[in-house]
Amino acid sequence: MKKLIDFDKEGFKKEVITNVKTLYRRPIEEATPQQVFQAVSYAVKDDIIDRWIATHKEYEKKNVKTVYYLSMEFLMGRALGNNLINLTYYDAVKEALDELGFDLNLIEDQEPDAALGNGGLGRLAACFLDSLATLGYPAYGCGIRYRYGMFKQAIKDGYQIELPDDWLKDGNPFEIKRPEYAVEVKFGGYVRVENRDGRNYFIQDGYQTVRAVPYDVPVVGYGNNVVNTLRIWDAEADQEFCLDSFDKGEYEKAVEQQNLAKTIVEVLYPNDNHYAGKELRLRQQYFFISASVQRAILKFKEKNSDIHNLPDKVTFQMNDTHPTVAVAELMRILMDEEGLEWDDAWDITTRTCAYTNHTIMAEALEKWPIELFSRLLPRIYQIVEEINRRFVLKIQSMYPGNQDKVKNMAILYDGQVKMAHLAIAGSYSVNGVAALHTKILEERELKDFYEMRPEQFNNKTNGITQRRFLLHGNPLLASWITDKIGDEWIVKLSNLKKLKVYATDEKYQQEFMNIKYQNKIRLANYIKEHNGVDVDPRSIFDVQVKRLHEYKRQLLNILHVMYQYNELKTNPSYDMYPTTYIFGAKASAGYKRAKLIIKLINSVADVINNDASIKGKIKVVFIENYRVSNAELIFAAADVSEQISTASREASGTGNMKFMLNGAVTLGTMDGANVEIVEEVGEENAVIFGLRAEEVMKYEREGGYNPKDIYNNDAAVRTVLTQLINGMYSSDDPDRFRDLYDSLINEDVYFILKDFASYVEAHRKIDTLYRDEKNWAKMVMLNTACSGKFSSDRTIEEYAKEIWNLKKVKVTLD
Ligand code: 26Q
Repeated sequence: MKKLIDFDKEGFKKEVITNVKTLYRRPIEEATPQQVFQAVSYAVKDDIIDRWIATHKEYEKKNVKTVYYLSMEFLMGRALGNNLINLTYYDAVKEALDELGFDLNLIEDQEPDAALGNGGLGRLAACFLDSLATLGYPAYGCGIRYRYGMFKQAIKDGYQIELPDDWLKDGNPFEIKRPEYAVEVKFGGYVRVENRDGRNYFIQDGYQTVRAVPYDVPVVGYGNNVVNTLRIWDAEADQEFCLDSFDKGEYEKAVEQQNLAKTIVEVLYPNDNHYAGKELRLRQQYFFISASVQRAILKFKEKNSDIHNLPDKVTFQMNDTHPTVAVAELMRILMDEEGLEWDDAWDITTRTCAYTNHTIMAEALEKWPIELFSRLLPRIYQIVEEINRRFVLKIQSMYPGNQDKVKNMAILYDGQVKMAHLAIAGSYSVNGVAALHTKILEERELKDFYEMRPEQFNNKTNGITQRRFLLHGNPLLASWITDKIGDEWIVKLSNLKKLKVYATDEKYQQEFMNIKYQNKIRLANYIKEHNGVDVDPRSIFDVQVKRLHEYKRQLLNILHVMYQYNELKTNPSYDMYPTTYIFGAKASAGYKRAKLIIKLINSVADVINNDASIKGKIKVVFIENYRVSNAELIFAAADVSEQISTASREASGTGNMKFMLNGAVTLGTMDGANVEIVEEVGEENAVIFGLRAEEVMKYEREGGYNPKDIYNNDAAVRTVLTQLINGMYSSDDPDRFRDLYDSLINEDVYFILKDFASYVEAHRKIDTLYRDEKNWAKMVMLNTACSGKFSSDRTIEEYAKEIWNLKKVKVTLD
């Protein structure tokens, strides 16, 4: 790897030794790995700080336009390795630590993942920050500093157990607390109108306040001296108020205030693609949005005198509807604090806010009861009412007498605040996250909005950062690629297409497959260590890792494993290539059926892995506590990437891209970004099965299909389903999996049985393809070679040009 930033190895070693001494009063020889991790991180932070300062000096000097990426989730993973990669001296530090007698890999393992997110949406935000910094775009990520992140998953007797993620217990060496930027956030109370000089002023009274205190985390760009900021907000009790209450002897009131603050940032809601109308969740949303928007306006005003120019200097990009109160909060500030009239404020707001939609799943749509919303945010609610009133008038003037349009598009309806409608009404841009997804939004889910304002809609197909998911996660492949085509791919992933010529060359095929094999050994060791299961690195590694959700159809996958096992046991002529089925998934704590599917996977694993008669042809492994850090190992080692959601349901998927980049073949439905993956790599280099989105949606319009037809006509399906309830995988409780059985037979909302035969066929195809070693090598190499489009650098360039209108900044150190 080219060293873009100078590194003083001896100086660095000295600093690590000094840090261990001053932090822990220990000589380096006696330091624990955790202490070395801290000492190294502080040394790295030292280098980051100068660049961080220089970056912000440059932004201020140029008075640049900035994007504020507002997100309830940032699934950052570990920072140390990534920072070293982007500072371009990972290898040098590895060497330095070697000389001090430490293994960088083991030191990295000391760091807990920053798991401030659930899955795709949160990880996308993290990849976007990496790309923004690498491309030199001025940006802040704004979020919440959850005290507890995504729960840790343990598997006990095959069941998921949730353990608290105490990620801050050893301290976070990279963050910096910025009390000087604290702001107040108000909850509850009532609104009073005051007329001064003929103008009405709205004043919130009787409220509770919480102090929002930001912590800044550096986001290092690759080799360019740019360091952007992830600003995560912590909540503290309002000091003055507390002291006052203590003085007055209102001890309980003061403590209550402390608790109110603490509770807000206590924990990340572990729901993925599922709305739960909890008051605390709305508190979290308003808390970080009010703080972020207030701060952004204050910063804007330091350099700009006319608030009307806000849209030229600021965009608030809303990551799904979770930050949508930003629309009303900005209106509040512009009117109540800046003194603008409605029309003026609305014009500014709707040229500053933009919205990304990540789902069409009905159960994920945020709809807050008006009663709750207005009680918690009285002034914000008033503003939403007025936004709604005017929006409904607009609908009526465009479609006179059409009550359906009002019903479908109003922001307030049926006693609820519909956040998606507020987001669309308040934004200048609405984007989907893959071509198919955007098409479905335009033609179906958001059709009425699209017809009203088609120019507002656009697509931004998701992407991932190759710095983390190839350069850091798969060092062998990364250096092989650099060897062949140079290292520019690190910042320009489309260069990978130069690898195409190697895909048909036997020598290079062998090199590539040998790297895959090494990575499979690395994962096999991890599995041995964590699961106690032996897996054969020569078997096909068939992997499905993602959040557990019915629409993602892990159930289809495990039913197929059960089917294959039956074939092996009963059909003497059944021939299959040895396959290791690898799963990893967290289920939301309250999602019963998802948790039952985890139990099923583990139960099937237990039976099959312990059946010597099948000679290890099938192994099933459930990787505990799937998260960003072990994901990096998993992607690098996969042969087959399972992307099998019911067509039309997965907005994009991003795991699919990480597998492709690392040279795996997609076994998937025509859903989300799979469609574009196939477009890039060619149909012959992926295995596609199942109903198409159009077909699924047609069935749904016509009230579903009848799964009993399949049950009655397909003996193999019948056998597998019967095994769910005959105790084969639950001898201690034969009824354990009856819920899964019933759901499949009676409704099969996700078309699992409908797609089953086609899925079996797809697996047969994988089996055949894998046996043809040369062709398989060619396929996987073409997957890597054609994955250039899926860099988040490409995605961010599109956002920057087509939505944000940002200019790149260069940073030099003096
Ligand atoms: C909402 C209300 C209350 C509590 C939780 C939530 C909530 C939390 C997380 C709702 C949705 C999410 C996460 C959604 C998500 O991850 N969506 C995924 O976004 C990816 C990035 O665009 C896509 O690739 C995936 O297809 C999409 O499922």
